[in-house]
Parts: sequence; structure tokens; C-alpha cells
Amino acid sequence: MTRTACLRKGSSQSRQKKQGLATQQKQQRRPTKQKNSYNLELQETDPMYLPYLTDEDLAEDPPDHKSGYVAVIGKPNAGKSTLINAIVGQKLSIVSFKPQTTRHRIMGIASDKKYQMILFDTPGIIDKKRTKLEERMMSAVVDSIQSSEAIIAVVDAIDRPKEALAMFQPGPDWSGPPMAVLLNKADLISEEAVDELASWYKENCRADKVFVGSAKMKTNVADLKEWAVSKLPLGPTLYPKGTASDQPEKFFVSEIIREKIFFLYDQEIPYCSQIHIAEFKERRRPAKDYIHAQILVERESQVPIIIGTDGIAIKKLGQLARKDIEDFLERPVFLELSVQCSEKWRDSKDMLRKYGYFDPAYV
Ligand SMILES: Nc1nc2c(ncn2[C@@H]2O[C@H](COP(=O)(O)OP(=O)(O)OP(=O)(O)O)[C@@H](O)[C@H]2O)c(=O)[nH]1
Ligand SMILES: [Mg+2]
Repeated sequence: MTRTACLRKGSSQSRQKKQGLATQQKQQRRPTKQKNSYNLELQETDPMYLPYLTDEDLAEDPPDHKSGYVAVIGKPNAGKSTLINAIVGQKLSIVSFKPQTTRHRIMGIASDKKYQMILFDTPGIIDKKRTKLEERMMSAVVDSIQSSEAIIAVVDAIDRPKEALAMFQPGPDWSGPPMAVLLNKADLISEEAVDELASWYKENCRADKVFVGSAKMKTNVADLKEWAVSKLPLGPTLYPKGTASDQPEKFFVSEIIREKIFFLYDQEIPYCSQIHIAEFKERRRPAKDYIHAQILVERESQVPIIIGTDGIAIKKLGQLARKDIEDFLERPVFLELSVQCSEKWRDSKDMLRKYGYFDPAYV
């Protein structure tokens, strides 16, 4: 069975049948702790995202089955999204070499017969919040920590350790979930420097465990995953086992376009841009699905930058994004991009609400 990030779709008849099953099954399996029940509501109200339930999903969990939530936190650019993608085994979170790529809490699900671990990728922790958007981003970090059974703090081996630690070191009276530190990007420094840093972290960090590795090269990711699974409490399967995330397809489509903006444009453009999927129409084959994505920027002067001379820049953006969207959706799409200016959207609560920053399904 191939794993897709979004729940697979069926015919409307089979959807209805499965909706009944899904609801029944979810009610039976609903955790006593009512964490993230919004995800369940999302599935029930939007038949587009109803799951196919496999025999494995319907099978009883073994008596020692574990399930729960793990937050992945750290400074911007530390490698959190790369780590989540490595643990889940699929690209869910966009990655870029620029800081503050992740803006929402993004859910990745790693399952086995004996466990289901729901990981939260979070925006990088910053100390000065300059916009309402950054305030929302930091609330996503706090919410994730509060609803988790364990925390993985990712630090960049290149960063000065004292500064990296200052961002997330819990106080002496910390009674939150157990925490492991991943000293990431160990591939970029010498073995001696890695050993020295690892000893420093072991001595100075109030974490249960310090792992040294590379999310990009997937070294030591298995050990870290094993640690996180060991911290999960006994609990039932919460999502169909083949599911890698519960966020709707249009969320991933907008993130793919945003990733290409990070890749193609310089300076403030990636930070001032927001994607709004104005239309997402599924069409019967052989017609392609139609997606209209609006790119929102903060100033009129940024509109021609996005478009580029003779429309070259936006054409390139459309080509790169469409290719990845088609790979992700596993079907052909017609992608239309348009650009609009919305002054100071990052400081407008209404605009942030419109773009999902207050939606519990995205956070
Ligand atoms: N060399 C090396 N690069 C890495 C490693 N892990 C991540 N990177 C790179 O570091 C950059 C940032 O990675 P992300 O996963 O986007 O980092 P993040 O912590 O999610 O960043 P924000 O979302 O901005 O907070 C990307 O260019 C990654 O390819 C690693 O283990 N080794
Ligand atoms: Mg990220």
C-alpha cells in the first residue's frame, strides 16, 4: 500500500459507506484525552477527505499498542522539518535553506502495528515577535508542547550551543513531557567537534537524552524515533494506519507553492508572501484538476517582482510548483497563479484568520 499524505478518496457511494465506518470506528477509538479532536471533525464534515479503511485499520490493536503526540521544536533552520520528513518517510513539511520556512504546526504520522506516533512540526522558536503572524507561529509552538507526550528539540551543530540552548532549555521547575535533544547537521563538522559538543550538551542540557546525527543523511534518526516511541503511553490507533498526515490536500498544495517561492525569490519576498487556494476543482479524467492559487504580497512594489520581466518569474514558479503538486497528488493538474497585494497582511488578524492561522486544523 502506498502512503499518501492526504487520506485517499473513494467513489461517493463508497465514501458514504466508509464515512459510517470511519465515524463508528473513530467513536470507538476516540482517545479519552480529547486531544486534537478537531481533526476528526474535519473528516466528518468534509467527505473529500474520508479515508479508505483497510483490513489493518479495522483490526484490533494489540493489547500493548501505544499512541500519542510528539512535538519537534528548535530554532529556525535547525532541521526540524527535515527530521519529521525522515521519521515519517515522506516529504510532508517544506524545507528550505532560509529560516522561518515553517509557519504552521504540521502533523506527520508514523505508524506501525504496535504504535502510532503523531509528530508536530513547529515554526522555529524566535525571541522577538515582530508581527501578528510571528505571534501566531509561536503560539503554534506552545500549543504543540502542551499537547505532547514527548519533545524532540533539534539544534544545529553549527550554532553556538549556549544560544541554541537558551531558546528551549526548560527551567529547573519544568514538569513537562520528557525531552530529547538532537544535535543535528553533525555531517557538517568534524568528529572531534561533534564529540566535544555532545559532551557539552549532555552536561548542560536538562534533557533525558542527547542524540547526535543528521536529519538530512538520516543518521541516528532510527534511534531517536525509537526513543520517542518509547515515551508514548498505551493507547489506541487514532488515524488509519496508512495515513501520513491529516491536513487537507489544499494545505499541502499551498505549502508546495510557498516552498518554490522560498527557492526562487530573494530577500523579503518569501516572508511577505502567503498562498491562498481560491479554487480547487476535481475533474473527471481525462480533464485535469483545476487549482487557482492566489499569491498575496504586502506591497504593490512586490507584485511585479513575483511576476518578473515578461512574466518569466511567475511562469517558472508555476512550472516548478505544478510538477511537485502533480507528484504529490499523483494526478495531473492545471495550476493557475495570480498575484495580489494585501497591505500588512502579516499584521491583520482578519487576514491571518482567512489564511488559516487561527484554524485549529492548521494552527
Ligand atoms: N547538512 C545538513 N543540512 C541539513 C540537515 N538537516 C537539515 N538540513 C538543511 O537545513 C536547512 C533547514 O532545514 P529545515 O528542515 O527547513 O529546518 P527547520 O528547522 O524546519 O526550519 P524552519 O521551518 O525555518 O524553522 C535545509 O537547507 C536543510 O536541507 C542535516 O542533518 N545536515
Ligand atoms: Mg520547518
